[in-house]
Amino acid sequence: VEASIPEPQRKAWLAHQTSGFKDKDGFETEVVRHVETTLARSMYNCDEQAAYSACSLAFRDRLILEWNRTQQRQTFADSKRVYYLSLEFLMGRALDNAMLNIGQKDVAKAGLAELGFRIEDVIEQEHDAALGNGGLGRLAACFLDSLASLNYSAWGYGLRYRYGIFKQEIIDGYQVEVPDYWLDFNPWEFPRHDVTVDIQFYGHVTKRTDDNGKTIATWEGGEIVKAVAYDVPIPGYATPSTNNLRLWSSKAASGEFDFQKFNSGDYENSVADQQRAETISAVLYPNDNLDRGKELRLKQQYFWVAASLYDIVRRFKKSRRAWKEFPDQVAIQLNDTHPTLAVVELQRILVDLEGLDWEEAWNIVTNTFGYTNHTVLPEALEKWSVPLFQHLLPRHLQLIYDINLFFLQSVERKFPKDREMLARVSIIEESQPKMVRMAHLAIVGSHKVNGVAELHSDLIKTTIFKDFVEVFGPDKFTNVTNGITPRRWLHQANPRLSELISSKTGSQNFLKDLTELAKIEHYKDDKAFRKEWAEIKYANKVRLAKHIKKTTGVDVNPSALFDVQVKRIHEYKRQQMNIFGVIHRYLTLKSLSPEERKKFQPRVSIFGGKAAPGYWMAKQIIHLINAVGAVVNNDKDIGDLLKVIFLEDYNVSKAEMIIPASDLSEHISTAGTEASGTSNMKFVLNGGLIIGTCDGANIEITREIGEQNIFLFGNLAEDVEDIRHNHTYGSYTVDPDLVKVFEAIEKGTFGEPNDFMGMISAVRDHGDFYLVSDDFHSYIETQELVDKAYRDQEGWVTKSIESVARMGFFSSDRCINEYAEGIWNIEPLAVKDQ
Ligand code: Z16
Repeated sequence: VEASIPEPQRKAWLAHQTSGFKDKDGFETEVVRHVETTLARSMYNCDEQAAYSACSLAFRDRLILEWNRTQQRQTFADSKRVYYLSLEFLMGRALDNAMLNIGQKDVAKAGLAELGFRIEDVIEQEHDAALGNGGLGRLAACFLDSLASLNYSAWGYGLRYRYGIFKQEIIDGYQVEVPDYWLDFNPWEFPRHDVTVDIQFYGHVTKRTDDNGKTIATWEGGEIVKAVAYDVPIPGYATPSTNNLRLWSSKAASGEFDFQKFNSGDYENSVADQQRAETISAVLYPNDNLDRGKELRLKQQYFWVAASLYDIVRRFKKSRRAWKEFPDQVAIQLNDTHPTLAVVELQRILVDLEGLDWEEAWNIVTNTFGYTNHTVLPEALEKWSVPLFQHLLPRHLQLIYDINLFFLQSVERKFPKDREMLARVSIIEESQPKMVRMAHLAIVGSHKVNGVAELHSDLIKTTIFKDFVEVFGPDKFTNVTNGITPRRWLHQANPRLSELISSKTGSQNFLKDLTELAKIEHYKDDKAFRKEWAEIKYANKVRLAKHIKKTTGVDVNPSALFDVQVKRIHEYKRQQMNIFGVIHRYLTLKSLSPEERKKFQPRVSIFGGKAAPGYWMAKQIIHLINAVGAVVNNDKDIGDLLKVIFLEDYNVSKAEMIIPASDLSEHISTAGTEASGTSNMKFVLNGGLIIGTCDGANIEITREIGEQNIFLFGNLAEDVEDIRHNHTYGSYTVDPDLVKVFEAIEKGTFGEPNDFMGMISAVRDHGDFYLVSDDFHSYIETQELVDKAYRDQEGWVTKSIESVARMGFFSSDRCINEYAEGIWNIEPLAVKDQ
């Protein structure tokens, strides 16, 4: 690297090469310089916002140096790179993470203190980067952290939405969505106005035959939109490796139409065209686990995929290797089916633009891609209508038909005369209108397909992708259980617990190798250790109680059991069962004498999460939670025995405060519906216990931490189908305790009953698809076991310590290493210590 620097610049370059602050004075100098020059402000009116900006700029300067070096190191090493294509990256805040990963938070804390600021207040100034909905987007963010921390050559590719997931306000108990304009000041992104790609839409295809009799297809006409790259540095933990996240922003292609219209006096329309182009990357679709089939969404997908592939291919071509070496240099992971068009786009590049034979091209394609499935819910599986495809991407539709033809021919050879099989596995669904099944395309176009937890990976093999296991054999399908980064979800979110753990493990190395947590189990009977453990949890609860007071006005007692369910609001996640359980508890308390009540374990039921704006039932659930809170929290008979809190605008930074404060968290999806869940891992890693169903990663968490440390209940996935069948064709009665809950609601105990009839009749009149009634009794009983266990505080602390000690498996580092070995075939790049 050094040798390649031209001689005149060498001296200046060498003087510049330091990627840390020497000490707090060095840090302060940089902060002051940024306040006074970059921000053009004076230290006399430097508020917390300015301090945040300057502090970020100071750290950013350090990051950039390592970022450049990492990119050069990767380029010179000329080894295989992995590209993680995700329509969502739920990053949260960057400053705290950068300080901790670089290892200079102490320096910043001391420096900021001298300048008159508390570091916590400065960190709080940052707006979350919320370019995601929930688990899938946050998983992508954890993966980026692990990829960099483990020194893999990896890039993330996504969209630079102008508006991330909406901000949630609760007004009179109802969710109101407010746009999240987050780009006002974002020091963490670098516009690359020189890195642009022209993306084509619409138009038509012409075919001609060349001299060799080969058919050449050309995609012509239509309109062009420009993709502009914005790069975000991703610092690894305790390593200089700093990877790149490249986000594409859409812009009108200049000179195409705007100036013509402008010159001919059609100014308004030239502006309209510009805005139409910018609309592509304007907003994140706010649905989690639901496909709405909107044209703009398909445009987003192609725009992002085409720009990313152009970029990847451009980089590969610089290496001047033969095309057949492409899969040795490039691995592309499809995060769900959202980027599946990449399969078709790469085939198009190779066949139409580079002139490769179909077979050779298709070999390259399938050896390049891996596909991760994140759900079995049918309403979440993406399908696009053929007419829409024909209109927007005519050449891609032809290629899909060709891919499908060759695929079905191969199926036919293996299963002669099985027409049903052909219809089931076809990429095209023969409906009215015909639909392109994106999951089928992703499977056919990839060499590996993985689910995200063991149960889920088994389910996809035996249900939705069963036929494909027969066609391709079982080895194409594999499991990679999700993980979380312990840097953000332990060290950053719970610094005191991290500190206590490192005092016992002897170093902070457990943050790089989470299995080292096992060492703390030796201290589970150590009095001082246990006391400190319990005190940390209590302090975290006090902090959350303050937040609750500030944001809702409700006083909660930090000694009560904090019972938390924070995640997207969805019927399959069953927040309705939780709130019905809370009502049951309230009715029970009301029926007791004041004396009997005193024996009850006080609880705070805490909810948080966003409903998709068009998801009527989810919004009704939020409304009921708030309506119950309004009654229960003001009932003098109840006092501290029960409080019900809905925390507004749940997001990554709030999760960092909420998760360390939980005693019990709820992961209570109908068995077989939650692919993995990842917050379950975060809660346990922070010493909270779980009440949950045998679903997703709960099962593997149980295996690791032991059955005595988790509260499992409810029907099993293998029985759900029969129970549902019985709901529809047999007869069923609603659980008697649940009937009483419904009666209380219908009496108007929580306000206008009609507001909540949707939730009641879903259970009572419409087949109870999510088995709320079937699981209710088991749920209530298990909650009673929780109360009993919690009253034994010593026993509870033991469970908490044992659980944390056994969570090593759930690091996203383990998970990324499994992808690297089993799917991507890449190894970490050695980094020399400087
Ligand atoms: C999503 O967040 C998930 C699945 C999906 O199809 C779409 C979205 Cl936006 C979630 C799963 O629901 C969750 O169980 C899983 O832990 C997470 O993806 C990461 O794999």
